[in-house]
Amino acid sequence: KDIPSRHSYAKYNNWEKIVAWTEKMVAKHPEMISRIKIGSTIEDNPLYVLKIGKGDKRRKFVFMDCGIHAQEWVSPAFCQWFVYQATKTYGKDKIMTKLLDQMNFYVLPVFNVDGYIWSWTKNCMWRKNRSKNKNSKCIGTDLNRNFNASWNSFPDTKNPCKETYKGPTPESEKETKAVIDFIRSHLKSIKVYITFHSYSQMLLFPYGYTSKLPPNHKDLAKVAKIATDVLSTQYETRYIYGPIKSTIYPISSSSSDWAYDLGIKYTFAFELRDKGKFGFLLAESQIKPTCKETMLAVKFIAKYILKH
Ligand code: ING
Ligand code: ZN
Repeated sequence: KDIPSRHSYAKYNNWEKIVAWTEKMVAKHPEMISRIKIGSTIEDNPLYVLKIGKGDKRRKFVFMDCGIHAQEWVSPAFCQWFVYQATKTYGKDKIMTKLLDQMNFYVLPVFNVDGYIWSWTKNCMWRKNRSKNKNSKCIGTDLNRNFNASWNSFPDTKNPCKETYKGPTPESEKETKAVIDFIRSHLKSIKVYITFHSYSQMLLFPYGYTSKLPPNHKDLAKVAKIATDVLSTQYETRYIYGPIKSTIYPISSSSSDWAYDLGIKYTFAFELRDKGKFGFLLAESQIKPTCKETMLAVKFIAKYILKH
């Protein structure tokens, strides 16, 4: 019963397996994939970004992150699936071939590594990172409340014992800081930011901290509409889409609003399956279907941006 199982795209993989998988992917596809260490966590785990594409710096890039919240296991599963499908379908699938020939992807498969490890070993419902808080016994900051985007506006994020604790200062967390520094230093080429959460089946875009609509709202809504339509063609999974605040709830200091205000005009956040029946504990049998349908939406978004 305790035979250690191998990495599988149809299963949830622990951090150890994901690290080994990143090595394997680079070794198998050195012409297409490289691994960049963008920083480390407070528990000194590495933060790895996989760069997928042919390496021309002038090209458009899509930046994607998964696993900013520890217990949303289907999210890292999607990032792994994306990398796998990119290498597997390059040269076979017309759209993927065009995407990889003409643009590049940065994929951060696990953003909140310490939290992810904790969710595997101690508490599968863990969400935050694992940093210690001053004057509190409660552990962790919600990394999706730690960005510098109207950081002060929501009072319920001030308590370190809350699941949505925003941290002592904006960008206080090493994980947040590493992602921010990386995106800032590649800002010229990054045209799209996509972050993957679960669950709710939504495709969200800015803003979360205000009801104000961003200047390119119509374009974002159009892309989201088509992306969710395309997603549903696979298994008829229904997604809703819209601005973060009016579609899910008001939230400040998210990576999405930060990325948008930094100048990345195509910023999206997926809330993957399901709608609450299993929630964070989505059965492994749903990983592949979730990844397949999401892939269609992501490919559409990338293709759209390539033309615009
Ligand atoms: N939901 C997200 C959260 O951080 C979200 C919703 C995503 C808001 C992206 C803003 C941007 O609360 C979950 N389930 O974590
Ligand atoms: Zn989340």
